[in-house]
Amino acid sequence: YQGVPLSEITNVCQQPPTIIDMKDVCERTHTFLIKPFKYTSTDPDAEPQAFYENGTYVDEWDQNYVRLPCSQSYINKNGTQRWSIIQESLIKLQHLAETHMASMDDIKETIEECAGRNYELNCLERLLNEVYTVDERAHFMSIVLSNICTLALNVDKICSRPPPLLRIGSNRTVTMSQKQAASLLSCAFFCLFPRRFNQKVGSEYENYQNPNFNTLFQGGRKGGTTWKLQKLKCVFHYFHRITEKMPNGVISFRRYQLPESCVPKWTESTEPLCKIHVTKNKTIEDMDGLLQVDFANKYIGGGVMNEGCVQEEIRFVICPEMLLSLLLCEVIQPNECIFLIGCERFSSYRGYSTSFQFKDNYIDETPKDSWGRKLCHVVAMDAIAFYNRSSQYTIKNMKRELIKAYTCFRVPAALTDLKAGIATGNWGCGAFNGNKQLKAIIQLIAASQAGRPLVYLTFRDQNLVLSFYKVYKYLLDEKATVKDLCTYLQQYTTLYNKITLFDYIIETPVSSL
Ligand code: AR6
Repeated sequence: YQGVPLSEITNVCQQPPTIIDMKDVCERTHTFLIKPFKYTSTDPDAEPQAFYENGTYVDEWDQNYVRLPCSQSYINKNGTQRWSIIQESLIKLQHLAETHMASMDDIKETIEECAGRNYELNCLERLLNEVYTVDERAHFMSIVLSNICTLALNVDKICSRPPPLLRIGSNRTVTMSQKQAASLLSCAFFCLFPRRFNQKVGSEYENYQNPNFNTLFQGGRKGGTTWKLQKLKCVFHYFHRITEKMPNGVISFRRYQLPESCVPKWTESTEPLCKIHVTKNKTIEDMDGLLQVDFANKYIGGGVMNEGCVQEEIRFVICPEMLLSLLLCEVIQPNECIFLIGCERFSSYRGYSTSFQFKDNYIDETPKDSWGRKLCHVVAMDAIAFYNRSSQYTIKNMKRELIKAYTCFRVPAALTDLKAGIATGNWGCGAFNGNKQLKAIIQLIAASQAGRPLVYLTFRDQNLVLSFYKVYKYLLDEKATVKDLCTYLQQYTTLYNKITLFDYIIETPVSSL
């Protein structure tokens, strides 16, 4: 590596932050699906309870909440309730699973009855009938499938209220137990979330992803690409694990919008450069205790339900609770980001993109905070997709990326003891076609302005380890500040096709700016 050792980077696993009691959190901006809960390591088996007790379900059915399939307001055209049809269908499948008689056709029939439409589920079929061993298939078709049915059937009792949608500008957080997440994911498995299949302009959920698994299960004539099958294998491994033992932790999804008054005056900022650690062989998800960046799509999850298989999609299938962000989050705006807090990792993997494979079970030993959430903080940071590479050097686009990165890195004033390091890398430089040098400098500016150390993982790029550190060291020796870095970028707008950004910086003394 180059730069400071990792031991010098603030890490929340080594210095767990103190967080306020759940009961003292304002419900106006933070919705809990659980009762106030306190986790202590002396009672690690304590289970969070649903917000409303004794099987009570309090419904909401409007544009501010997830429309749950168990709602009384979810009705057919003829006025009958859909939930009773869904229940009947799931109970039938559950019975078949328990008696070892369920087949792929039964699953297909259930999904079609529940969703009220027909689907091609060739990828699911191929996983079950060709990829799985006889034992794996038998286990899934009986024990795991029966449990997925139970979790979906009990979504009203398990969740007790629908989660709110995290709409544009809402600054809302939602906190739930891992069991509630499992129940919602089981509903997604059977494609139970209404109105979410249609993302056409003018439809209610045009600005959301479809959280239902219908496209994940779909595979065309060949039954899905090899990597899509492997993604499905990861997600099914999660269902296998929660069937063996339901995890008892807590997770949160937090939508955050940078207030206008907090946008820095970049060209006046005299903040010094933050510390950096640059290395090539580690991945972001391995950086426990740091804020881990998800190279996101503004529609969170990107292609996870389809063929996509790069950083974000891989992260979401090895940590499937993150898939619930597709259920909750409206399209992310330039001055917004989404934090995924506490999600557990269940699978390890090998390969990347078309060579991606589920590798093995993964035991996630990340310690928990006092709410029972794993100290795993991920932030969805969506870059601009540059179809025309030269457009990334305009002031407008550089500013957009800078504000995006700063929104993700900035620590709100109330949480000042939480300035953990940031684990990032070639953000926006794969599928989105950005330039690595430009994105490295933009992230360096944002982290420096936020006063947080940067761990930069170059994804096997040794050249970048050396060249980024060389330019950083030069800037450090020159005592460059945030405003100087911004000036370099401003001047570079007309030079990008003549010289690399790093060379330009090194050849231009700060004093001459
Ligand atoms: N750790 C560190 N670096 C990584 C990792 C990892 N685990 N995985 C990849 N990289 P990409 P983007 C490096 O293409 O360009 C998705 O569909 C590697 O060098 O995932 O921002 C989203 O949903 C890789 O080339 O991010 C969006 O639609 C680079 O990071 C879209 O892709 C960029 O990874 C975002 O594209």
